[in-house]
Amino acid sequence: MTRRTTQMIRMTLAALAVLSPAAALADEGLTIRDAYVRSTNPKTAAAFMVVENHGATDCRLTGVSSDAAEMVELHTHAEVDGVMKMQKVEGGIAIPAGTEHALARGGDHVMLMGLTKPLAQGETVALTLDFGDCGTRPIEAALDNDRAEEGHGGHKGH
Ligand SMILES: [Cu+2]
Repeated sequence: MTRRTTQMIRMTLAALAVLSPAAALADEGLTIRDAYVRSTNPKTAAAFMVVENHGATDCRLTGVSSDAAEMVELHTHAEVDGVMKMQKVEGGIAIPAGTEHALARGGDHVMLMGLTKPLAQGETVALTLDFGDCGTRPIEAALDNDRAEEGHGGHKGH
C-alpha cells in the first residue's frame, strides 16, 4: 500500500469518526420533564418544561418546531423600562453539562404563535426540540391552564 493511499484511508476514518459521535450523542444526556402548555387565547400558547443535561457535553436549545402553530419561537421575559416584556431569545438557551434549565412562567418559554386550531384543556401538542449538535428531542406537552405557577410567591402572569 502506498503511503498516499494509507493517508487517504486515515483521512476517511477520521472523517467517519467525526460524523458518528453526533449520532451517538443524540440519545444520551438530555431529559425533558414537567412539560406543559398554557393557552389563554385561541391564537397563541406557551410551553414550559425542565431540560436536564446529564451528559458530559454542553448543549444548547436552539429552536423548537411544531405542526400546532404557524410560528414557534424561544422567548424570555426581560424588564424594559420597569415593565416585564416578552422577547425573542437570540442564540438559543444554554444547558451546560450537569445542569438543568427550567422554562417557566415569567422566564424562558416556547411561544407558539398562530395556532392551527384552538387548544382544549388536556389536549397535547407535539413539539420537536432542537439541541443542535446534541440532537433533537420530540416531546408531547398537554394543555394545563389550571396549573399553578411554581416559585415567585404565586404572582400571576404568562
Ligand atoms: Cu412569549
